[in-house]
Amino acid sequence: MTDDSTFEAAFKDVFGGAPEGAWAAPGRVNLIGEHTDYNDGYVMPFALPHITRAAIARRDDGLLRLRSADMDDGTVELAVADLAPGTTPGWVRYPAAVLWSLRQAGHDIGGADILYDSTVPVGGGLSSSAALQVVTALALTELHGVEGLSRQDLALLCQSSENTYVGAPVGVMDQTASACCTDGHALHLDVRGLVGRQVPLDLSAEGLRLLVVDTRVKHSHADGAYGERRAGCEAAAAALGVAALRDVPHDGLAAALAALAALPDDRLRRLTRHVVTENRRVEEVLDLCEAGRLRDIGPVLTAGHASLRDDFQVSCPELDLVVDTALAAGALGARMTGGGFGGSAIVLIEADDEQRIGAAVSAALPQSRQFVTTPSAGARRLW
Ligand code: GAF
Repeated sequence: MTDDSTFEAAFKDVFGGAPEGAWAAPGRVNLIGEHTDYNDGYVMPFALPHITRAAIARRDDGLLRLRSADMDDGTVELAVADLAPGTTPGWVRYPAAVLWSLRQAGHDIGGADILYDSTVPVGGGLSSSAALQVVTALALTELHGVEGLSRQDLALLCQSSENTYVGAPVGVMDQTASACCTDGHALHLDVRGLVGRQVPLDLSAEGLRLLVVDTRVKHSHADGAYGERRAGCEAAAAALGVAALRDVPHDGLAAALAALAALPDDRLRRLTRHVVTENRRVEEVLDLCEAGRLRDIGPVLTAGHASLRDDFQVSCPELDLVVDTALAAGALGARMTGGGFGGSAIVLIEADDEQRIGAAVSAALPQSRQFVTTPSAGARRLW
């Protein structure tokens, strides 16, 4: 990523004038709590140091001009008044969706020139699209002096823009992580009520590392399969007579799992079992983090992977290979992170094992890319 003055100069080259400011929003990994957000459950992501950056200047002629410094598709020009769900192709649909949603919510926001660049791996399951949405929402609202929108409100607006304008039935975890995470912390979020809690997570101080392994595969059925899992969860909740799977009645895990007998088929039972047990795993990881027992979260992460692979069935051979290889080489725990069907895995390791386990994973899946990461800052103004 270039320095600030080079980025500013690039904006001037593209748009012919100076930007009014620049903002950044990060990608995320999810430590634990997968496919629980749209079930009103718990999640625990943290922000990556990888960011999407936006330099921006307002326009008064109703045009939205968007350019990515990372792609060679030129400048895309859209008329703000013509924005409508389902009409914008390509990556620009994410920022267009945000502007459309802000205007739908009654905010008087007009045209803009925006130049983006990003270090968030695209297609790696690390929320590059949420970073793009959140940086756009923060830049537009701060530049226009929009008041009364919290970071969580911004995340909800971005989620709803993705649901409505882009047509993807995602939950609110990724946008919340990008908007609300803070340096050095994971964010424990109770999605019902959107109650967030910043949880200190200093892996290095405990002699640990978290390795992110991007498999660099995305299986083509991913989008449809996500919606199908979500619909299955909603059907299971309806069959059990609860508002969301978060509400499966229980006083203890055994009772909750016994409730599954009321479901009509094995598919719904598996989906429900994953959500019920995954919510418990989030609470377990939260307790372990707060007790300073970071090594002990390893087996909980691994159990989460098994549940996503066997019950929720959203893993894939490449993710399983990374997880199995890392565990066989001595990792403390490993799991896929994000929606699944490709993307990335996280691997918790002793600091001393970094080279050895990293090399084992690379040898097993040579196309993969890996980096060690720490919880980093959420969205912010740069200048
Ligand atoms: C994707 C979605 F965008 C999130 O809302 C979440 O459901 C996740 O998959 C699975 O936990 O990243």
